[in-house]
Amino acid sequence: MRDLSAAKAALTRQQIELPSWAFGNSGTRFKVFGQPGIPRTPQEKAEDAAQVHRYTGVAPRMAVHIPWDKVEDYAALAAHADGLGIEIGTVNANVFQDDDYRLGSVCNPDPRVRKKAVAHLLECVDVMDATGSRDLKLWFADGTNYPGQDDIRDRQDRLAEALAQVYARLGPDQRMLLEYKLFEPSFYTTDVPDWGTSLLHCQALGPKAEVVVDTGHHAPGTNIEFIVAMLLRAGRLGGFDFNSRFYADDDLMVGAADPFQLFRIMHEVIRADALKPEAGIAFMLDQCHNIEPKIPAQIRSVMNVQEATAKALLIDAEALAAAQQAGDVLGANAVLMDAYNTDVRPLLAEVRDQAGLDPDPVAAYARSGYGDKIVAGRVGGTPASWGS
Ligand code: RM4
Ligand code: MN
Repeated sequence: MRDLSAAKAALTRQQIELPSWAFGNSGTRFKVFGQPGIPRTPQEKAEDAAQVHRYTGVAPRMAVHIPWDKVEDYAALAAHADGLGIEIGTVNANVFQDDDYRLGSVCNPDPRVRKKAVAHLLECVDVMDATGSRDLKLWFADGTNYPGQDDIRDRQDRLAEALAQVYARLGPDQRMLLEYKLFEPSFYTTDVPDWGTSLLHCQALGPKAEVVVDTGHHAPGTNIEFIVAMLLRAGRLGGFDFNSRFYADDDLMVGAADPFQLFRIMHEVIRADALKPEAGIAFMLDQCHNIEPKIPAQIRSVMNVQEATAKALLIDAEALAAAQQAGDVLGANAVLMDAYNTDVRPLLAEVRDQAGLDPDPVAAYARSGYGDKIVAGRVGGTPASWGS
């Protein structure tokens, strides 16, 4: 028997973290389309993020990206967020947008550049101290474009050395999350291209280093839920950067391209009892809304994660285990598909209603007038944009 009240309780406690950069303008290398009402400051990004939390009730944190979200006083930014009912979450480092990083950051052959990159990463830990953030998320654009360009093994040694310096600086409750990505911007080698490379570095560093799975960072056809199962089994899954993709790192709304994959991923999370916040998995969005309005897109993304989670929670675990034990191939598959094919929207509406929220967050936000208010109010200044 599927336990509906347990599913509801789990959905109420679920937490999804929002990326500050999703609220700024973004685009491709061809064009960034500006939208009206875009935040000009990290404080205004937090105000937008707080709207998403207000209507979904499950998005109490906004990740920041440094230096995009550079402020004089990070404690004041955290206090501002607190006043809005949210917290500053993961601190994302940025060692990919400076001319010095043409040949890489922490893997660069030039020790001066490596030192500069490490100094930035350490600065990000200072930010975490000020904001009370738990996680430092590291993604490196490092790699090479041509065979022979640099020594693959030396670059790994440089990476390990830099990571060790940053790891040593972490406080007892702080973690380092190492994100991998198959390719781009490097096209021949990438220094952290896959979960194996990330895991090896994390294992060498210690228990506070964990792997981040960005769902857009794999080759087409990769079985991501298998990776998730392996990392959970090893106790090294630090979190997700959720988004969806049709081709490469498209950064589209999670659950838009492949809701079934998202369901399968959430099934592995639930199978490992890792949905609850105390399990320490950071469920983050990492998306760019290039052509759609930002705040409703974030609300929709949160709802997509909730729907996949709800379906995974509805899997009849006992029936599934029984079918698996009996070697009932079709029966086991049917148990999974029954859950996937359930319309969970009424269940989620009920969960929201019980939490005192509007059952339809998208409509509630649209009715609130906030969208018009920011369009009218945010005049002048420089709208936040990917890369600035
Ligand atoms: C990278 C990676 C990082 C994100 C940047 C903006 O591809 O996914 O997580 O911080 O993009
Ligand atoms: Mn990412």
